[in-house]
Amino acid sequence: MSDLVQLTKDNDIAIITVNNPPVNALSPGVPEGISEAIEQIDKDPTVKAAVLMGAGKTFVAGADIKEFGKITSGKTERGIAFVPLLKRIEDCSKPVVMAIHGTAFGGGLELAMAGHYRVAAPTAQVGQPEVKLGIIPGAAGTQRLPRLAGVAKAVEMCADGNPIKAKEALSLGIVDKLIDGDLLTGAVAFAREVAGKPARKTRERNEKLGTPEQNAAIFAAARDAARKKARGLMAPLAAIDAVEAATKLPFDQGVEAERKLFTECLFSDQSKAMIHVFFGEREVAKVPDVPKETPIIPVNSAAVIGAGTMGGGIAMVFANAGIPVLLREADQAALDRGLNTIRKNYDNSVKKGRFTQQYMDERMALIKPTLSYDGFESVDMVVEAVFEGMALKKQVFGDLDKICKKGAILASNTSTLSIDEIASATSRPGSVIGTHFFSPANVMRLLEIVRGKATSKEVIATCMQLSKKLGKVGVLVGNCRGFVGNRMFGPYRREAQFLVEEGAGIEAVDKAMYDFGMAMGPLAVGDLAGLDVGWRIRKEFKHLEKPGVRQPLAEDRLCEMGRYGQKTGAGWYKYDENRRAILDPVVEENIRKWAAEAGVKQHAILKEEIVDRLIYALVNEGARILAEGFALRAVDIDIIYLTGYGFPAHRGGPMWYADTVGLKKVYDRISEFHKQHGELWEPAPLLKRLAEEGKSFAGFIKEPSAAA
Ligand code: T1G
Repeated sequence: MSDLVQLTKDNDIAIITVNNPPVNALSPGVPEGISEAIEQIDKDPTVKAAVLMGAGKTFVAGADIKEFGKITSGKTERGIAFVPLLKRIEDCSKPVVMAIHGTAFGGGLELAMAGHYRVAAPTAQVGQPEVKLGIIPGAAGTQRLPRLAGVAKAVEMCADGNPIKAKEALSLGIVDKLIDGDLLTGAVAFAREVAGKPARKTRERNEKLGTPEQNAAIFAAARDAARKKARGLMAPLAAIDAVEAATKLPFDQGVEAERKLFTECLFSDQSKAMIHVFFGEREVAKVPDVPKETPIIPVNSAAVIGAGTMGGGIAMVFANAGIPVLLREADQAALDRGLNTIRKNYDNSVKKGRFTQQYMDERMALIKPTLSYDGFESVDMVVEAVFEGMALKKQVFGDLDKICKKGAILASNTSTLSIDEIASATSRPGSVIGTHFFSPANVMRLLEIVRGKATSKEVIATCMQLSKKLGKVGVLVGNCRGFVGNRMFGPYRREAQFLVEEGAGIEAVDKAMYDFGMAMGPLAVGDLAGLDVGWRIRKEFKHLEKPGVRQPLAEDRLCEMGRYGQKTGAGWYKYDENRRAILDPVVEENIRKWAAEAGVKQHAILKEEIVDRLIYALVNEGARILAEGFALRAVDIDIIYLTGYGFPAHRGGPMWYADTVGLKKVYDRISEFHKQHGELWEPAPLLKRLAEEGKSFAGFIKEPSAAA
């Protein structure tokens, strides 16, 4: 027996234990070990039944995702060879009881469904999350799940990819019994009860496969939903097709249909991108010069200064993580407004059934409003979220330096100002860091963690780990203006304005990017965030603009007209009472006028130019950021754009997308723009070099500039 799979016995009950940390993935050696154990059990007359479970924190959590890259790149012949193994388990002459704890996901659930019975810890979850990797279940999951849970639930689980809890799995018939107390003891007792009794093979259980009429409605509704929720994605539709095959074909043919659909998805660009994202979200937590064993500062209490949109959202983030948080404002009215907004946000979630009233009350109780600094002397961390002005921020940090205990983390939520300059207002720059949340802070997953020149490794390691506890994806960035996300977003929105001024329609620009997969078009995003935000920053940094270099003028003019976007009912678009965007002829006329005044010749612009100019504006700035060391890796930039800016996961992120297009092609296209539009399109030197060397962004790594 391989050390990945152990076979032991509790008298007449065999126990197969999968031991492949950290998640008992079905890596090479695991299926082989299970198969060997089943053969031994089948032959051993003293064994009456068997239990299969995972060692450590979970049951089998799926195939080894690292193997997929080897399959699609031809490095390994091995496919997903679990189907025969699962049938062999079903054909075992003794009943096999699957004992589930943690997460039986993907191949893990498929393995469990090949058992004759399933028992689970009440805290266990089961799911087929494959579509989140751009694939579908590849080991008969789409064929067995409808047989256990019925067609409607199977379609939902395979097309959405969301897990369900053990209690629901029991009610559906995926699990046969919940085991309170020790799972193994309970599973062995259950196995003894079923030993010697006839056990049904899941693949032969057809009573839940429904009728053609019922199923037609289920599949039609599922396809509609997938086309809306998973715009442009192939895997959810493939998963629905595979489950439909289970209702129309005998088991083996259904498995063959699933295999074809699985293979198509596995070799698709979408899946390669989404697997890149899966590992990328974990890679960004690794900071080369901050080792894993760096001591962590305990953060059991926090404080937020400023109860505006951001401050209120940040206070919710701490409360949602169970961390008591002081919320300080300068005056009562502002504090009341802030708390009312927080209460409204929670109320909405309770109304939508996202969580209970009790959960809301417990979270609200963790947020303590205050007008003073009382209590700040004992908190472990403070996040400043006051008005975006350096003078005020330095004054606040000066106060905190006098009040907060030694070792407290002093963080700023600034989105553009220098962390080093803010730190200079204190006697403890090592404790100062940027924690740039994205609005709405209690929703957006991205947290840019901004490293100052003096920020200590303990503070960095603590904030990187805390981000996961706060439900965020923490990405370490350097302290340049706009850090990484906003620094790239500048050229992206600049090009959107230029395109409109040059004659591309407002809706054409937004639609081109929406169709590319962005959650919203760049102009609509401006209206959502508020055009006045960029307007104020442009005015603050006007002195840095190069004379003679064309700058976009549309949004400054719109702001001068008082059109700030949704907040004023009009910006690029007009907004009705439901905040629905309506094209406004006034803006279109003005664009033509402003372009003429600026001597900009208008012409028709094709969709691919819109996409290329917007995406390559991101890529070109991203290449500069990489070369300057303000992002650790290209994948960090990708994850920032996926979790903070609505970039489509199935395109992998701006840098991954450029690698899939090919950097030579990207460089040539940017060189064309450089000729047409001047120095704002100067190709980034790193892009030029990698293109000439036939390389990609994926392999490029440089230390953060602040560490230099
Ligand atoms: N394969 C390889 N590595 C995996 C892995 C997997 N399935 N799951 C996790 N890891 C690594 C992860 O990269 C990280 O590595 C470490 O384990 C801890 O993960 C055949 C085709 C199970 C809920 O999609 O959802 O089965 O960074 O930080 O927060 O039809 O991991 O430490 O080096 O996420 O406790 C389907 C994916 C695969 C499950 C645990 N299964 N994993 O969360 O730990 S396709 C999945 C998760 C499939 C079948 C099809 C989560 C988790 P490192 P972690 P966690």
